[in-house]
Amino acid sequence: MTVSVPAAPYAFELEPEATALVIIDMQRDFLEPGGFGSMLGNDVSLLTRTIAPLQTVLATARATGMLVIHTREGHRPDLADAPPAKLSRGHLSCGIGDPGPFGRILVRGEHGHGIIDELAPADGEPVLDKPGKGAFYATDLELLLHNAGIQKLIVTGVTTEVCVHTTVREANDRGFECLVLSDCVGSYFPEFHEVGLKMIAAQGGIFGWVTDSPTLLEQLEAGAAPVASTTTLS
Ligand code: C5J
Repeated sequence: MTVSVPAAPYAFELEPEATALVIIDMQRDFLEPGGFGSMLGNDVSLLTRTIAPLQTVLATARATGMLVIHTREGHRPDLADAPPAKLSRGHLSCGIGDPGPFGRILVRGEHGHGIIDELAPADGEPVLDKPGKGAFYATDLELLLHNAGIQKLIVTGVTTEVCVHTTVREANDRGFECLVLSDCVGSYFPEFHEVGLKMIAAQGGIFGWVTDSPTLLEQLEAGAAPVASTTTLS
């Protein structure tokens, strides 16, 4: 079954069995009030607005039998996989590895590093721990996708211009085609979110495609390939 999803810059064609839903870094430290993100002065509501639509997409992906992959940004407790340049960046008084509101910040096993309850991974769904911004760097994501026969990715999560963008660029260079869901990705900076999405679909889809979750779900639920159409980014 091929599903044709209206998108910018033009319709995205996907076969559910060759498509994975990738959920980037929906972690407590980034999303929950009082966590690392909000401690830095960010408005986490700009990220939490993604949770409800993403729950619906996740439920549909699971019902469709699509491969679902979760990622978490973070480090080993001894920080051996955290480049000194990353640890010192920003001269933060409380940064990666330090005791934070939800345990040591972005350290594996700590409460804040965990995925929010609303999007908890189901048994058998891969959860990739990544030390960098991109989900391909220093992980086995490419191998998992290759072995599962995946060519297309539906990319969601946070933040739009950082880990989502880096992952889409990495995927694009490796020959994967990415559909980014505008309502299922979020940034602390609305202007970066808007421009980040435009950059993906610009120049004929230089990094990929952009649509929203209702548009994707409508086509997945219809289970057919209607006449291809295009949407514009608002
Ligand atoms: C992510 C970040 N996940 N903004 N991390 O985007 O540092």
